[in-house]
Formats: sequence, C-alpha cells, structure tokens
Amino acid sequence: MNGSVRIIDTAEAGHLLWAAKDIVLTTHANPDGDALGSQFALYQALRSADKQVRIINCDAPPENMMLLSERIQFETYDADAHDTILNGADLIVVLDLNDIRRIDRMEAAVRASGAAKLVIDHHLEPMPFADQYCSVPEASSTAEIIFDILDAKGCMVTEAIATGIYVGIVTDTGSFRFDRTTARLHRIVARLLEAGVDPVTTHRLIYDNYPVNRMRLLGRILSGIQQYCDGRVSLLIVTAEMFADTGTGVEDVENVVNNGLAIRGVEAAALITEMEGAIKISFRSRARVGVDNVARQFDGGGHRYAAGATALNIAVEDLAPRVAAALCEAVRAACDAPDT
Ligand SMILES: [Mn+2]
Repeated sequence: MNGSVRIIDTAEAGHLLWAAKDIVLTTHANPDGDALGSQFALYQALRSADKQVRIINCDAPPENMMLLSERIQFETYDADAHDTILNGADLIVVLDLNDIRRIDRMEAAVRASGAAKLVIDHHLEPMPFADQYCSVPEASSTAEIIFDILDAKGCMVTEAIATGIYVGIVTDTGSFRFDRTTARLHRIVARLLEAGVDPVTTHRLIYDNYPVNRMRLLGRILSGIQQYCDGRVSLLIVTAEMFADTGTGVEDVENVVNNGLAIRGVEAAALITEMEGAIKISFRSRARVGVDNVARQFDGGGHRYAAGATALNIAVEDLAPRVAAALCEAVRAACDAPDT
C-alpha cells in the first residue's frame, strides 16, 4: 500500500459525504456497471439527504445501462459547462479507480479543483492524488463498498439505491461467479432483493439487450482466437477494421475477454483491442495465475484475476506476441514450479 495514501473506513467515508453539500461524482473512462451502479446508488442516497449532486463522467453510459441512465442524468464532461461546477463543489467523489489517469480528459480539471477529493474503490494499491481513500481491495465491487457506507450511515435502502448497488455487484462479479463472491455478498444481495430489485428484469436489460452487430463482432473475434503455451493461454484480438466492418465500438467488447477463459485448460487470457491512438489490453486468469503483475509489465494494473493496460505507439501485430509471451511466462511460473 502506498504510504502517502490516506485510507479511511466506510464509516468515515459516510461522515465525509454527509458533511458535504455540493458534491460531484465521477468515475473512469468507458464507465462499466460497477462505476455507474455505484454512482446511481450514491446519487439517490445523497439526493434524499438534500445534497446538491451531479454525476459528471468523461464518457456516456453504454446502452445496456439504460435501466440506470433513463432514471437520472449522467452528464458527459464538457470543459465549458463543467469546470466551474468542478471548481465550486465541496467534494469530488472518484469511484471505482485507483489511478487518476483513468478519468482521462477530466484529469486536469479534477486535479485543479479546490474541492476535497474522496476515492471510493476496490482496486489494489491506489496511487496518491486524492485527500482520502475509502479503499477496500477485498470488496467484490465498488458498489459493495457503497452498500457498506450507506449501511453504516443508517441510510434506508430504497428500491433505487438497491438497484444501483445490485447492478454494480452483478456486473463486477460476472453474475456471482468471480473471486470475492462471498456468503456476506449474498446476504447483502438478499437485502437488495427485499428492497425491491427484480433480478430477472435487471439481468435481461444488462445482458440480453445487445444489438445484433455486437454478436457479429463477437463472431469475428472468437473465430480468430489464438492459443499458446499448450492451450493454457488464449489471446483474442479486435482490430479497428473489425469495429468498422460491423459498425461497433469499444463498448461492444466489454466482458468479451472472459470468453478466452471459458475454454477448457486455459489458465490466462487476454483481449487486445485496437482503439483510436492506443491499444487496450484486458487480462483475465484463474486459480494459481495472477495477471496483475503481467499488466504491470505493460504499465497497467488491476486485480489478481482481472487487470488491464494501455499500449501506445505499437502495432497490434507487434504487441500480440509480447502479450502472449508474458502470459505464458506467468502461467509457467505459477503452474510448472517444481514441488519442493
Ligand atoms: Mn469495479
């Protein structure tokens, strides 16, 4: 843990939130279900405590988060409209990230703002930039931390709050199958269902609500899957050409990396996504293999079993063999170590 990062617990985080009047919530670029669900729940709770709250993100919510974005306003950052608001706030809450660079084009404005900054997050090893960190790496999701903050505060869990938290938990646990899916988490989920969450409709709106083009893109990606290291590493690649051919975008490859891990015998997988001006790498692994260290070799980071990095100034065909080699090395080190 970084020494210059001030860690606070959920009770203290609740105190800070309730002491503020004018609050901005923000999160990482290409916000996912956990980022948006956490914002949605916190927004609802703070609004019912009569706070001024705005959600300002660098990117708009994806289509499959309409169940949230139809109910409240997720504003997309525009310097002319929002810098004054960021400056005038008492508190900026940065959710679901441990590295300020992940707020992308909002970084300068958030850094420059005189508002206090609170990070609420579950990624490992937060980088110092905010005043306080409610950092809980053992949490399944940022949404689970939000639940604990609101619970410690004695805040009533309404249907709206419960829905936001549920969306965050479901998406970050891969529908209750990833690491950190605990008995405690299921007890929280029971309370969310009691508060009125409809799991059937929620799941359908998030996962069974894709445009057909996404499926055509998925077909292209999966048919090109590569295997290395005796079938223990799989690599998926999506090029700018595939996006163009199928009329899709980066938001359509969310979670696609998990297909690489769904193959028998695979211990680690990566998805390489060619974007405009950069290449995104998503890593996944299971059991003995950790990919956080692999991501760090590419200047990224994340969790043990789910991590990511961004590569610049390199072509996909040059990057792919390096990613494959790094994953093979991690698999061999973890699985082929001689018994001592
Ligand atoms: Mn998360």
